[in-house]
Amino acid sequence: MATTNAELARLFRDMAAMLELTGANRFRVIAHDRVAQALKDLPDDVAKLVDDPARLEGIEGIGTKSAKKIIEYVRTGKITEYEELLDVVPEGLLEVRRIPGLGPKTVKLLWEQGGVTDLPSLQAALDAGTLESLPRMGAKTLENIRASIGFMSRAGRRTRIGKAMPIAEAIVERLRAVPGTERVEFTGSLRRGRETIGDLDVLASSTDPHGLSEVFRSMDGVEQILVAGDTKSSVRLAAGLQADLRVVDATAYGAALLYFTGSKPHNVALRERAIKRGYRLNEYGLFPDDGEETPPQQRGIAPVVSATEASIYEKLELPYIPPPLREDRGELAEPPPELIDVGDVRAELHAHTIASDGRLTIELLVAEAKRRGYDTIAITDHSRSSVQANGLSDDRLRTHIAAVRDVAAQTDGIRVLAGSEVDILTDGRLDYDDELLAELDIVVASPHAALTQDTEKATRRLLAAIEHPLVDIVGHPTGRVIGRRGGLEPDLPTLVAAAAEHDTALEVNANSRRLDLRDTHVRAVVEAGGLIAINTDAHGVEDFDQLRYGVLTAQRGWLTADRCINTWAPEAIGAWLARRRGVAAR
Ligand code: DGT
Ligand code: CA
Ligand code: CA
Ligand code: ZN
Repeated sequence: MATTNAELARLFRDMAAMLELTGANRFRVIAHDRVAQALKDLPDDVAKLVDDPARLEGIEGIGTKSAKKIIEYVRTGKITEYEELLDVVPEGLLEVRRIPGLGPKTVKLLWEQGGVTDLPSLQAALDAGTLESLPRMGAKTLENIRASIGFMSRAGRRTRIGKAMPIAEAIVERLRAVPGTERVEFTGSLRRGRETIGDLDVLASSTDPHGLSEVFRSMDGVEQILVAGDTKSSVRLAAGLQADLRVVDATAYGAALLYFTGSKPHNVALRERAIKRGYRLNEYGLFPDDGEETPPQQRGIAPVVSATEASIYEKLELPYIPPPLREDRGELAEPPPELIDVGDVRAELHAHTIASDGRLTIELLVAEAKRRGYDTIAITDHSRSSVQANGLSDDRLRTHIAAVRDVAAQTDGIRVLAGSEVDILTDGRLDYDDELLAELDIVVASPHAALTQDTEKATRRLLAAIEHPLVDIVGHPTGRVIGRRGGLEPDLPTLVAAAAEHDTALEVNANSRRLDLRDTHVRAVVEAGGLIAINTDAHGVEDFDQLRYGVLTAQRGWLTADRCINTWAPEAIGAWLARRRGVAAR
């Protein structure tokens, strides 16, 4: 299922990493990384471009040599340069290189002087204490490496929703096209919109279960078949996760959909409710409870309802409960609110341009937001302390504000705000002084460094930003990156209460690597009556597509549209910003 673009991007990224480890010329390394990025951003299937090398080379970031390698891969399934590098660099080192906080120099040192060739040999060397004698390997560094390995292996078994969703959608699309298919959708944690997915669950009904199951097991991207039946199949995908297919009778589709969507605790709560009302609920339907041990469907007893989820909820005297709420977090006790939807979002309030680490000019970013139907876009490039992201100095910010205002003046149909994503420094101070911040229309303040601070320091730091009169939104408040770093662990109730009091919005960063705030945090904000922002933190065109993951996370936090500032009209956002600054609305 992994498309050629993604496969090739990974190969180029791996080649860049291997070149770096062999001490190759820096520009060669960068060139390979740029090809990887270009391939990731490419909307068309690169395999379709290989017959036209000129078009391939016309892509920004892809030169003649890279084009040749791409063509070689599409035609032969391999790249000679990659194979040759693998003769020199142990493949397992690539995994070591992915450990957060381990730079190429350190990995090279571990390899050449520490005998490390993969994760297991690194773990063994750590356990044996043989790395302590290496230069620059202090106790603190080794401790960090140990913690990172632990973090990776704990998180590594689950897949980010942003990776799983497109794979699941491609599977569903493929199965939908098979003759005889009546219904097919993904279920499980993915349908509930969880931030990570253990395995993919797909449910279908078909007049030809055998044929459908065969197609599922022979799809592109299937690496290994684990279970092969006409009602249940299970495969391992080359993308690194497992997928299950259940084929059920159309008449019991709703009951199966409910069961396989879960969560398990939600199912348990539903079954208990059913028993109290004289029913028995299972994956085949809602049956009358006659006290018999043997399951009713095995005794030829017809269900009361089974065809749709809604009919089952109704018989249980419940409103339809949307999948993101099915976690046994009170959804049976009180009627769930009308949740925010992707279609409600009309403002992007956190986005980057080439002025810092984005890939679009101000004009292109605005045009993209407009094309997608937004009516407000805030340009929020990084501040000076984010050196690695080319953060703007005071002077550069002043010039940038003027440039944004120029574009704003020339643009119709979308309000363009001059903003900044200003670093919240370690002690809670902001990266620009108040006078400069006051020149901006909107301020997103985010933590980027020192993300291992203790709870007390982290709370004080974020509290200072929340209470600052010129901070409108606190961006990705904890700084966690899923599967890579845990981020800050502030005292959340304190922050949420302060944010509600100061009318400061807390962000759900929609990028599926972040999803920060997370679902339970959103729920706390909702309960405190605070405001949420859902921003994609776009650095390029495709990042806008991440919005759905932020919205799913917000739905899991019971968020309604009115509490999300991104659903507000430009005038309402303007009025909110003006009120916060104590000035008249623009
Ligand atoms: P995951 O895959 O770990 O991200 O989480 P889920 O929720 O997708 O769990 P999974 O794949 O084990 O099973 C899919 C759904 O099937 C689950 O949400 C509820 C249902 N299910 C599976 N096994 C059981 C079970 O033993 N009891 C009950 N009540 N439900 C189950
Ligand atoms: Ca699952
Ligand atoms: Ca499963
Ligand atoms: Zn950002």
